[in-house]
Amino acid sequence: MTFRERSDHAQNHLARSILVLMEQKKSNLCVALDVPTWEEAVRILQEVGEYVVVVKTHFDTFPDWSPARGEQLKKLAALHSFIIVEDRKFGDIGNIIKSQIKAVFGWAQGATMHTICGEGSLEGVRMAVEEASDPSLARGVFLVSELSCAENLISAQYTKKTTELAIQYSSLVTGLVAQNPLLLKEPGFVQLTPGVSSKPGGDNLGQKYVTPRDAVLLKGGDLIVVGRAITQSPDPKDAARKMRNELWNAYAERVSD
Ligand code: 5IU
Repeated sequence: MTFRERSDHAQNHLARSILVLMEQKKSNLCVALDVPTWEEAVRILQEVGEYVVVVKTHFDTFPDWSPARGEQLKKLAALHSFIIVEDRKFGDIGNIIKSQIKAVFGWAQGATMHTICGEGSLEGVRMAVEEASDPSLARGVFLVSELSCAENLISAQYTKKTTELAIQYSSLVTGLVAQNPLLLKEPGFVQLTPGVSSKPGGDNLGQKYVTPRDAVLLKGGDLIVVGRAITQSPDPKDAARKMRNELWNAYAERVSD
């Protein structure tokens, strides 16, 4: 099924928006905005914004983060038509996650979270969505069901349970962060897949990479996260354009089968 067809099956408003936007921008690229300074972040977004569907942030890595930065991000998102997802990987009890996600939803439409605290944390997300400043805006969470790093502690049982939670809370869940095709056959979920670089291998802190083509054709990734392969390239704009093309061609090949 194409992303456009799948958007009709999405139970979560943000999943629908992302699937439609992917088709409109002909892009399944999510850039990980992991750069040391805010100035560099803004410069990179101005260069790569047209090629990406989602910008994934770690707001707590910017030493000078403030609500004004969030407003600036929202303006850039509107200008270049991308969606902001904060990759904070929340993992607390419902009462805390509710406040954390509500704060992030002031400037981001999506957030990642661990499911270690179970149902209560998703009930917290439900309250955060209901209480968010503009409840009409599409919002949702990506559940971490698998990790890209070597020797991580997620078991097959944890992945299965996380998948079950995604189905149970499908109106709140945009998709899953995963390294392999999802266990569920619900076309409305977006599989977010990090750990992707044109040069397979990894880094010296356990990150493991697959190629863009493998991420889409073998690993089932829909929206592919690429960080340093773009942000540390001598020409981030050109790197993003090439990565967008490579990923979109792989997606086109997948749906033509
Ligand atoms: N990220 C991963 N692996 C994961 C999850 C998130 O790499 O399993 I969940 C994040 C971390 C970083 C980005 O922000 O995706 C990958 O960046 P590089 O492409 O620079 O490795």
